[in-house]
Amino acid sequence: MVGYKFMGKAHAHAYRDIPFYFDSDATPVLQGIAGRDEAGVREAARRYGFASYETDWRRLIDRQDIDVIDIVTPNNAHAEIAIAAATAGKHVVCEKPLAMTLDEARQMLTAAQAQGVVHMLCHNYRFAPAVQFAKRLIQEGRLGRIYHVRAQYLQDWIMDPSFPLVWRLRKEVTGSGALGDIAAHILDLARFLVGEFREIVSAVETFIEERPLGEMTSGLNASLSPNIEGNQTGQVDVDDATAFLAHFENGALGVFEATRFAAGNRNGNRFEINGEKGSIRWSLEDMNWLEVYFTDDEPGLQGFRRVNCTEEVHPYAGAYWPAGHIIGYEHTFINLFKELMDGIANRRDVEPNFEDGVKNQAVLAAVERSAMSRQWVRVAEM
Ligand code: 4PW
Repeated sequence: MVGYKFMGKAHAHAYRDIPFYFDSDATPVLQGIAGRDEAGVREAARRYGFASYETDWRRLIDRQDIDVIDIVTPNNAHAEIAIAAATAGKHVVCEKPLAMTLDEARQMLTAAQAQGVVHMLCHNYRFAPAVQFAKRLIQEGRLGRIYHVRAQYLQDWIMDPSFPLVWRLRKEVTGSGALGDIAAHILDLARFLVGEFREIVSAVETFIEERPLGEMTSGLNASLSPNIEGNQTGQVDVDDATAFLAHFENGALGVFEATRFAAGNRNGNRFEINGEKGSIRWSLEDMNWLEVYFTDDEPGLQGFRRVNCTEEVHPYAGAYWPAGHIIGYEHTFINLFKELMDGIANRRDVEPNFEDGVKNQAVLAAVERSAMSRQWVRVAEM
C-alpha cells in the first residue's frame, strides 16, 4: 500500500476482514506499506498490521514478495505509481478519482492493459448491498425504461472559513475540488446503475477563496501548519461545489449536485432513479435500506416501501450477519476487495476498473469544460 491516512485505514481494515467473512480465492497478506514520513508510516504499519514499511514507494514496486500495489495517496501521485506498478507486472488498485486529467487516466489504463495486470478503481459505494440490489432490479427490468436519475453528494466539512487549505483544496495536488472528490462517486454510481453519459451542462462555485495554510490530520480533520509566519494564507483554486445536468445515451435525464457547503450534511451521498414501472431511492447515511416503489402495486397500497437489504438474497449481505443485523461504511470496502482478490486469483477483469476510471474522468473533464464555456459538452468529444 502506498499512503496510509484515511483511505489507508479503510483499505487495510478491509483486507484484514476479508477472511473473516468470505472464502475468497486469494487471501490478502499485508506485506508492505510506504509513506514519506518515517514515524507516520512506521506507526501505520504497526497499527494496520503490515509486515514492513518503506519511505520510498519505488522500493515496494521493486520487491519480489509483493504482487499488488494499492494506491491511497493524494491524486497527483496516482498516475506515476500506477504506471510504475503495472509496468513491473504488479496488479494495481487505485483510489478515486483515477487521475488528475483524462490524458493521465488513459496512460494508466494503457499501462495496465499492456502488462495484462488486474486493475481496479476504488468506488466503494457500488458495493453497498442495497446499491448492488438496486442494480439487480434495474437489470431485471423491474423499473422499465429509466427516465430520471438525480444524485447528490452533500458534505459540510470545509464550511468554516478558518478550515485550512489542505491538499484536497489545492488544484496541483487534487486536480479538482468537490467535483473529483465526491461528484466522482455519484457519477460512477449513475454509470453503474443507469448507463453512459452523453452530454453535460454544468456550473461550479468556490465560496471561500482564501484559507490559512494547513494539513489533513486524520479522516476529514485538519490542523493549521505549524511554524508559519503570522496569518499566512493561500488561494483556493478548486470548486467548493459543482452542479450539472446530463443526458444519458439511453435517453435518461440526470441532475447531479456535489458540495462541501451543505450545512448539516456530513456525508449525504444519495440517489433516486425513476423508471416507467417504478422508482428506487438510496442514501449512504441509511445505507442498509433501499426504498422501492412499483407502479403495479395494488391501488390503495401504493407508496415507497423500505427494504432492509440485509437478507441472504441481497448481494454480499449473507456473508455477514443474520437478517436485520446491519453493516456499515467499512463493509463496502471489504466487498470491493473481495472482488479484487477473486479477480487476481482467477486472472479475470474486475469492476470498476481503470476503463471505468477513464470514462469517469471524461465526465469530470466534460463538467469542467462546460463550466468554463457555459455550453453543453458531449462526453465523447473529450
Ligand atoms: O468517499 C468519500 C470521498 O470521496 C469519503 O468518505 C470522504 O469524502 C473522503 O473523501 C471523500
